[in-house]
Amino acid sequence: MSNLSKRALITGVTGQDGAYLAELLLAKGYRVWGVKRRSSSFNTARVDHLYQDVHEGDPRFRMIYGDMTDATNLIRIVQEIQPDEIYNLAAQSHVQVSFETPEYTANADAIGTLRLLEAIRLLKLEGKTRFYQASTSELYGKVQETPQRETTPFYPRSPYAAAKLYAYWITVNYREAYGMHASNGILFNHESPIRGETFVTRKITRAVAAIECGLQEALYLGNLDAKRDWGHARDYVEGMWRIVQQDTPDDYVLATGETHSVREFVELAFAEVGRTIAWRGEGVDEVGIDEASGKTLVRIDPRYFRPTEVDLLLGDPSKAREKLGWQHRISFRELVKEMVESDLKSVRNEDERRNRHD
Ligand code: NDP
Ligand code: GDR
Repeated sequence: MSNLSKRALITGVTGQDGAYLAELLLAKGYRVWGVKRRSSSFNTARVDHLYQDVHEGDPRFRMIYGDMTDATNLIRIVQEIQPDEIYNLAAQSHVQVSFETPEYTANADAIGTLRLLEAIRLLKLEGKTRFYQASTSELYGKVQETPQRETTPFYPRSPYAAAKLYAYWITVNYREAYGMHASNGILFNHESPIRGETFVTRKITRAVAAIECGLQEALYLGNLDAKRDWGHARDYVEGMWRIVQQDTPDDYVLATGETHSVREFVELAFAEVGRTIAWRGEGVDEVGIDEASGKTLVRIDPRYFRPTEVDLLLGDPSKAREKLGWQHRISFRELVKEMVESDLKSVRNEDERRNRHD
């Protein structure tokens, strides 16, 4: 089938990955439907540039209201769209928030995945609709082997990871039980200028920009020594698409094969604006000082410590390289640079707008 007649459904289209994936699929000629949640304020900023008015022809990108906690709604959406490919990206995706909302996280992330798979089965679309599940390196949690690959045992360390563990296995089970073309992408952390502001990378780059513009005194963080394998979201959505295009469904790790600490991310982000951070003190009293001015720019707030932490993630993307021909292109340094530059631009614009209204 040519891409021009393919229909894709993306849950979580208003999130970071949903926006990049929608762009990618539209560029490939797909017709794309994205599921968005009803919200009391606008939540579509990341995809507004893709919006086409339904009154002006037949748009290739449409949004439809839905929620992963509502089975009848998901069945109706799948029935109406009859998608060739479903990318299940919707989730309560914040690890720390999952400790505060464990039941909701399980409902949306674990049972939500089941609901979508059941919709495909009930509508007898097993032979038509391919399914992609957004699985995560958080499944490895308390790491049993480094680097982590597809065969590394899982050991989830949060309600989020436990919910995603169910979603991973129910995807494998529906593949084996009903012959569905259902695959897991086990994606390591990936970031971008449109990353949610409460994930650590974006929190850091926004703070660097705000401090640089004199709008914030200091950045408060939790565990500086956690290590992550950080890539760029634009590279990772290309990997998702490649997974779904395989003749045989399977599970793949997508990662860069490099790991860096939160501390290194902070140092590199401040270096982008010409500041060198020197670390002083220990534990909760540790601070990051700007070497030139002597000002304290980074402080620890124990509120950001997690009840159970994932200390070290480092992925082995060999299988994806060999079978999908996929590898990351954007380096860690380029990622940090792009994020800082983008936040500097938006903080300066916001500041200018505020001043104009004063
Ligand atoms: P985001 O948090 O940016 O986006 C999550 C999306 O899910 C948003 O569109 C959100 O809607 C939507 N959503 C949340 N709850 C529901 C619900 N109950 N019903 C319908 N939609 C809902 O996540 P990312 O884009 O970063 O990640 C995409 C997926 O990949 C997630 O499943 C995440 O767990 C997983 N993942 C992410 C990785 C990463 O490093 N980014 C790595 C590995 C896996 P709204 O905008 O309204 O909040
Ligand atoms: P993570 O991402 O938990 O890996 O999940 P996050 O950016 O939230 O945390 C990464 C590491 O940084 C430490 N950290 C802080 N984290 C946040 N959010 N805020 C802080 O102030 C802070 N200080 C230190 C954390 O303790 C952690 O070790 C992301 C999400 O996108 C998941 O949905 C996805 O599955 C995984 O990545 C792969």
